[in-house]
Amino acid sequence: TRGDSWWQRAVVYQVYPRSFQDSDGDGVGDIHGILQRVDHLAELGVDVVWLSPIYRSPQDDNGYDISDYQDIDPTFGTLGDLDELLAALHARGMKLVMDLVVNHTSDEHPWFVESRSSPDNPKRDWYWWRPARPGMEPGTPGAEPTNWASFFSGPAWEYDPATDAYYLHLFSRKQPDLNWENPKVRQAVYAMMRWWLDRGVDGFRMDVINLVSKDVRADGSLLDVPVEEGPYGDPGVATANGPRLHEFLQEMHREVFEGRRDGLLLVGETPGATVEDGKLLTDPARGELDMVFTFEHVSLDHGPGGRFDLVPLDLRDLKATLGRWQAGLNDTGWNALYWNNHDQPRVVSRYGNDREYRRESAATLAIVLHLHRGTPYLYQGEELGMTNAHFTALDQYRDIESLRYAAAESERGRLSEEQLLAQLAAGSRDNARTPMQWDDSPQAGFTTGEPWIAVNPNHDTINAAAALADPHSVLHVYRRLIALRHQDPVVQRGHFRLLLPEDPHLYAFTRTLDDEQLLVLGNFSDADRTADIGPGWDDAIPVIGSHPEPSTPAHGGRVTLRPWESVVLRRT
Ligand code: ISL
Repeated sequence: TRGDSWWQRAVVYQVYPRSFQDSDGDGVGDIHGILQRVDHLAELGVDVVWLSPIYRSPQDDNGYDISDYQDIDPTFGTLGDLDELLAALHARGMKLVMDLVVNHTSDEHPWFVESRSSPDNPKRDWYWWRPARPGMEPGTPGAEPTNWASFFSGPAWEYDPATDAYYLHLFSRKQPDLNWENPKVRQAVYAMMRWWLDRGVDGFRMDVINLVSKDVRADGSLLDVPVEEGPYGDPGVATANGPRLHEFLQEMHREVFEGRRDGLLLVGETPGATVEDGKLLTDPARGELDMVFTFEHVSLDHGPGGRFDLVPLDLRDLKATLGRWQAGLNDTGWNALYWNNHDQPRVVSRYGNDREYRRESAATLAIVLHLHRGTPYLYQGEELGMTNAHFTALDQYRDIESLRYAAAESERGRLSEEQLLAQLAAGSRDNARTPMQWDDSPQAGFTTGEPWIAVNPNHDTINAAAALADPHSVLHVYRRLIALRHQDPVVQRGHFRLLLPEDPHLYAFTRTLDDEQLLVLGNFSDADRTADIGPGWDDAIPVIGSHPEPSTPAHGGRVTLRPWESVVLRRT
């Protein structure tokens, strides 16, 4: 039923430009830096590079607050530099996908500057302006139009005394939400998107795209949400996967992509999307997106306090969750596969063991993920098995979400300083944002200056130069996985079937296409584990594994795997 699309055979690499490579010694990565490292990407074999935002921005949220969609921030370079990067990637057969942040703009975007200037301004309705709650003193706590929390702590509404009204910001107060109910807003966004496609980019990663349709009543009112621990509650139910989401995406498709669809990649970031949402969003017949990022498998270790309250992962939950997405999108739609991005702690420190089994667990996490059906995404440094930052002091953090959370918690006073630092060390987005570790020189080859955020001291051993020289490194596992995805139809299209769902330590599944079958086995523990795989695999051939010499082949229907070992077997 599904058409054969190029991105079903592709692997995507995310670059976080601020932390990838600095070319001018100011301590912040830039486009010229990426250009210096294009060969690293080409040699890895990835098909697509997704760039986190490099547009003009006050950098309140590291570029996810855009003040000019059609220019590059001077921190990163110029439009000319971007054209050069695009050409360099295209010359090596790679595509470039831009981050598209259109749920909100910067408060310094001219649209918002106009909008806030007066209630009569033609752009007033481009954002969400609302009066204080009836009977409440504007600007006082609890007077916000709704009780929505910002994802970055505190209320999601900011009072603007100039016009005696509040504006909505689901993220920071410097990221006001655009009002997608207004067709002029949508047309302005579509025009900007066409401008980028005309310039030659190959698609978009759409930031929190499933937040664009708010659940608004006919009279313009927005509804309060249930609150667990006052005064503000998770705005998800009133803002995520809203009533007009599919209509907006289908309109975007018609207005922007129609006629130039082939060769593009459209991937949506969709926190809170269920398998059912995912199916609707990625069904090719509906003309919305190619694939979406689910958050379910990266929320399984969240305790009641969310991302800063991490609890140990139960492997059974991870298998069941990814298994549900595999089954749900088997006939309709397509999965995006990922462990890491610039918002997630490093997977080897989170679902793996970044101490005695760093190399093995990073390799096994890679093998297991990449053998699922879907399009794999890897995030810079993942191919090196880079770990969490392991920061020990508040002043090492830069991320606005982490800093706002720390301020809010300090005020609340229920955590000791030690507890707070432990929470940040486990959950902070900065874990993903320390500079790329190129070599063992003082700033890891990232900059000749002072980096904007500390380089991880473990770059003395974990770095690209060392990984390149070691045939058993995580880097070489990734290279082999990417090559395998390109050449093997079973990896691309094979039917997924989960095995041993109740085993707390072993991740096991098959991929089947016609009369060919792959068996994927991963030991997610620090001890030897024996898998009962049944007859028929004793003569199977190892395809790829985490260890130099795989513990296979199987004997009498059993395979014993060493700590964090994984292996893929093929039988025909
Ligand atoms: O809890 C969340 C929403 O339910 C958040 O995790 C949210 O999904 C996530 O923060 C969205 O991330 C994206 O948009 C943010 C930006 O800070 C992130 O870096 C970006 O990836 C606002 O643009």
